[in-house]
Amino acid sequence: MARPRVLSGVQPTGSLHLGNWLGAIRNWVDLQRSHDTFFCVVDLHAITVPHDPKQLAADTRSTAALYLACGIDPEQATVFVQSQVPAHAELAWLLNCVTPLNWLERMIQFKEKAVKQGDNVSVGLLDYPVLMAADILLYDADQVPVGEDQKQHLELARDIAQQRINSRFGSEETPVLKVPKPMIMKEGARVMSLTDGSAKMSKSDPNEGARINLLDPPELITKKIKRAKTDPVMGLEFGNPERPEADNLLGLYALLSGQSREQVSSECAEMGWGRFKPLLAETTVEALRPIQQRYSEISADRSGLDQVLAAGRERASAVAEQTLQRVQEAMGFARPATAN
Ligand code: ATP
Ligand code: LTN
Repeated sequence: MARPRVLSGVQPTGSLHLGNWLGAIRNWVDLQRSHDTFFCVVDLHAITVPHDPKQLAADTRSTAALYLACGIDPEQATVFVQSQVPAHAELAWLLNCVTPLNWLERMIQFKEKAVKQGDNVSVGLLDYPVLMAADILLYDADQVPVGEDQKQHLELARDIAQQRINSRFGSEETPVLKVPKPMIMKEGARVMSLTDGSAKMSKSDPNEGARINLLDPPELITKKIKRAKTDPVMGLEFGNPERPEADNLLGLYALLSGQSREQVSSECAEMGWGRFKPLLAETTVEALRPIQQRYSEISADRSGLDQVLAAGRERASAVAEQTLQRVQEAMGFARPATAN
């Protein structure tokens, strides 16, 4: 039996942080043996908000290098750059033409990001989830591992596939597109900001102190954790709604030290912040050390990385082209005559 197919991606906007790792990439590593995995760097998504053209290619490569540094093995997984497989943009157009505008207007991420852009909201920002649906549907993905924040986008991808493509252009026996399932990982699915325990840690937060980037040097990690928001209560606990910061930092400590929440609860029940913070800082530095080491090796070998991405592009294109053609045929486009 074929292994279930998985696809996921991260935007190359700035540096990846603990939320991206714990909520997404770390889980991908576990999936590569049991699943047929496709991991892309979604650079077309990165330009839905204003971007620096001088930075885009470098951020794209460094995101790919971080995938590998976190343990993605290009022998097992297909690692590629979204913009290098033109079928993503092409399928997005076809899906655009059948997606109701009001489905996009109610997306939470759009509403949140649109507020930050003021008068400068692009059509691309609104259309972001349709391009994401194209990413997923092109690969007939069975499952999509993402953090909690992406659940609504996945539901949209399912609705487009089922209600707008399959039911209009396919039949029950021969659906045009596979309807994917979300795979929301419970632990690490929502890492919160260091400066506000009720907001998610995010790349686009203008406050650098709100997140720990995977490539932050040890001194910076220690400084950010030292300054992280806390409360005046002694003793640390999970699950107290009045203490979102305690919950978040304890949760981080559990994930990064590889201990269960129960173990961490009893270890830290009597601790004050003054003792806990250095412990968390040291644990974070140690957890990131091997990733940082591998990252510097991988990024020193530019041609090696480019080869990985070229091979990934070839494998991804072969799958994506076939799906695109299936949708074009179902929607009734005239196909070019073939040579033979
Ligand atoms: P931005 O702030 O620009 O939206 P982001 O930090 O949310 O970026 P994305 O590229 O949008 O990062 O997300 C990549 C992956 O990381 C997704 O699977 C997403 O669910 C996951 N992720 C992002 N932030 C967090 C977080 N704070 N906790 C857990 N998972 C997260
Ligand atoms: N919107 C996603 C990034 C993304 C993605 C995808 C994730 C773009 N295309 C396809 C999974 C599958 C995010 O994580 N912010």
